[in-house]
Amino acid sequence: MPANLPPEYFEADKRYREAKTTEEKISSLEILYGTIPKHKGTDKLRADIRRRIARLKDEAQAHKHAGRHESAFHIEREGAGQAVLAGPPNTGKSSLLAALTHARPEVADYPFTTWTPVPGMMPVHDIQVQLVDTPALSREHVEHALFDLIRNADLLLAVVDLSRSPSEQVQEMSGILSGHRIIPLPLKAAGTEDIHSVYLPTLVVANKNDDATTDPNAQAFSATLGDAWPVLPLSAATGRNLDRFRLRVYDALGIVRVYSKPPGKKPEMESPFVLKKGGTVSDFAAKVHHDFLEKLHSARIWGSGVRDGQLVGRDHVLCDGDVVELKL
Ligand SMILES: Nc1nc2c(ncn2[C@@H]2O[C@H](COP(=O)(O)OP(=O)(O)OP(=O)(O)O)[C@@H](O)[C@H]2O)c(=O)[nH]1
Ligand SMILES: [Mg+2]
Repeated sequence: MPANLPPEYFEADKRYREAKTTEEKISSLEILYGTIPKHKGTDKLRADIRRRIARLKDEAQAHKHAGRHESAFHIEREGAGQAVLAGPPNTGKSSLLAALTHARPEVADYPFTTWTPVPGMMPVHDIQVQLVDTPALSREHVEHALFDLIRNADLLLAVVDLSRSPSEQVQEMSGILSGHRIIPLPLKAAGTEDIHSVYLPTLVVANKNDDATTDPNAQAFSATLGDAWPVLPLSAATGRNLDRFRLRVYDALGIVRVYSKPPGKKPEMESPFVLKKGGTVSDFAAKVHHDFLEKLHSARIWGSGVRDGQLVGRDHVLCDGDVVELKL
């Protein structure tokens, strides 16, 4: 131990020894390092502390990566939006994923078949939306990571079984979710905004409406829930209304597709860019190329509500299906 270390050094050293987490150890070592006077006699000590900091940082980094890969509940986002199929046991969440995507989740007639989320890509129009099948929501099995997954989604697809008290299922599900500060948007009362809660756009999916004989049940269910709740009756088994489902999901995501037209060339109609509704020419430019936003001064657009090839400014709001030629 070099002589002449200041009292702050010993205080910082004490705090370092008491540190519990890797993060705390790193920050207390950094403070410790700062207290050491720089001269020949402390070279070795300073080098040693730098080495310890570096090792702890490596450790923290490795931990983070491991965590990310280990969690089956972390689903990498893909496509134009992420919609989560959630609901009580046995309502047909996995069957819907199988009917709408290439994913092959396990389906069975007993509850709690699904234990980890499974993603799949659902084509709609000329884009793909990510659907995520999840383990059943119930008061008995609470997996916190499931609520994180739902909280981060763009859309909640609340899947209920039309053949057994669907209104009660919605109520039960809403109760469980709000306990984790996830509020389906229809339940948001005016003036009750809480910054700790997430308000999720929601579509209620009434599954097992296999044929016309259960249509009256679907109507009664929808009437019970009231106008605020969008309800779509369908059937994963017979495929009834699945086309409407795709379009409803697209609409509920609140997105628009915009096609790029390079100057002097045909528009690229195979690969639209996806913007949030309300997105402007500037937002589009930023998506096409990160340099474009700065250089952009106007654009020509073809689409609804404009003359063909009309010249518009950066703040012009784009519509679904617009074709845009950026002027740099
Ligand atoms: N009649 C009918 N049965 C269905 C339909 N969709 C799913 N099922 C049946 O309902 C049962 C449950 O289906 P799953 O897709 O495993 O349901 P889940 O919601 O994923 O169930 P958990 O993972 O256990 O929460 C199976 O026996 C399916 O065959 C449907 O549209 N109509
Ligand atoms: Mg399942």
